[in-house]
Amino acid sequence: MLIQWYPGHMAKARRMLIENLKLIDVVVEIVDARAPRATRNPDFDDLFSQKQRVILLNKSDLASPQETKAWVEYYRRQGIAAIEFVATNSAKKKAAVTLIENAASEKVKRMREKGINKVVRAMVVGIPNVGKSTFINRIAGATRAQVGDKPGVTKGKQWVKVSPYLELMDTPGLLWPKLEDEGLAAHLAYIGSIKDDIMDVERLASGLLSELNVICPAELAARYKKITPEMPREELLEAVCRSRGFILSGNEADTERAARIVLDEYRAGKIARVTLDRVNEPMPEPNPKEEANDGTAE
Ligand SMILES: Nc1nc2c(ncn2[C@@H]2O[C@H](COP(=O)(O)OP(=O)(O)OP(=O)(O)O)[C@@H](O)[C@H]2O)c(=O)[nH]1
Ligand SMILES: [Mg+2]
Repeated sequence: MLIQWYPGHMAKARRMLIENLKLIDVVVEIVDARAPRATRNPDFDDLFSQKQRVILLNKSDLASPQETKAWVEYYRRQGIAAIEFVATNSAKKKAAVTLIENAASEKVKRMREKGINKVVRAMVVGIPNVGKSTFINRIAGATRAQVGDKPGVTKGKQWVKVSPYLELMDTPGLLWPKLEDEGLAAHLAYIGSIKDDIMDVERLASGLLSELNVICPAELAARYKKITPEMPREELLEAVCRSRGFILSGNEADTERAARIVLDEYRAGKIARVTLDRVNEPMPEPNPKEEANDGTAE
């Protein structure tokens, strides 16, 4: 990988999650509906194996509706309660609360038999920028947790009380120490879960354009008129420049500007509602477990 993948603060955040596990009844894992495979931290299976877990496919307003439905079914078939979600509106707020309460219902029932009204404590986890803090604010009905359109906004844990019987814990976005699958890493970068300033944006945007030109060529050509379906990858950014008039003196294409525009427009859902990870594609080969890199680099 060319990117600094696992900064030191994430190792610290991981330790914080482990220290708080004993307080937690339910783990709410937020994934990005545009890349439900790439945005699932494989490390969580080990970390949370003893906990009730639910999955929210957030930002489903930016993903293909059919693919999102297929992903929800996929998780349910694996016995994991999952729903699609859009944290920037309230449409599924009730469904999300019910999902969390159902996951804790056995415990709540056992406590009630002992005469105790249990407070359900849920830890909201996920990789950077998937909408954990936005989700918490939505459920709490107020801006309690800080949000931002870049990864790494939440720095530490924060408890938010939703009701006398439900509390949510916000956590910093967490990646995993090693990611061998470059295709999945690229999807994380396209959706904005890895900081752009540690990557070559032109390479990134060309990769995104070439994937979109396979998944949704008509929508891509509608947005950037000079792009054609058969166009080779190395010509795509220049075609964006010609479409938008991003030409510097000496007739040179301003491909860096085009790259930033393409990434911004994709992330804002302006090109199309596209799911990059297709549910029916085979999972990448599992890698042999390696010693966790403690992430000393910042
Ligand atoms: N379109 C859309 N945008 C969303 C949705 N949920 C969150 N966002 C946006 O995504 C960006 C990141 O949201 P945050 O809530 O800060 O994400 P986070 O997971 O807490 O990020 P870190 O704290 O950096 O790990 C913000 O610009 C949100 O407005 C959604 O469902 N749809
Ligand atoms: Mg956050």
